[in-house]
Amino acid sequence: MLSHAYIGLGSNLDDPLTHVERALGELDRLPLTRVAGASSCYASRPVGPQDQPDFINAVAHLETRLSPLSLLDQLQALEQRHARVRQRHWGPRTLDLDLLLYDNQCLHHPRLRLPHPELANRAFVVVPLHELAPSLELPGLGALATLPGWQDAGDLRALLP
Ligand code: ROI
Repeated sequence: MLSHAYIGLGSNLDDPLTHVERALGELDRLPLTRVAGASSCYASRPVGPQDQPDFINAVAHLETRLSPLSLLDQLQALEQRHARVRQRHWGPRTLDLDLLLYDNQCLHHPRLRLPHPELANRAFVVVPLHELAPSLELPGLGALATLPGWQDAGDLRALLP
């Protein structure tokens, strides 16, 4: 069955815009998967420790025939191919790929929670997701336009294409 998934992309090391743009191409080449749409790239102030570079963030809409956990495996392998370094919790990283939503599924699995547990609070997810899918309803969370993450939307700046 064809499913719709939304992926959050983030990077703040080693030319972050290039990491995010390359990752969008690589997502399109995952097995049984294509990129149906992508938001603009946004520059965002770091959430968490402030003594790190600003992030580049974007959201991609995937159409996929992979299950949620197979897709998660593929995303983690793709992160590794970007030589992901993660020195500390909530510290800088070359590429972060978060599975945000998968159809209307709510999932509590040791490896994966759906919707992503921080989605609602993070402007760097809510703003690009809204650009892609303004009328989205999130399972258990309600309308995208009403989430608390909008409070910090001023910390984001859309980059011109
Ligand atoms: N902050 C921003 N702005 N963007 C991110 O992608 C991001 N990712 C993270 C933490 C460290 C929480 N902060 C972030 O994992």
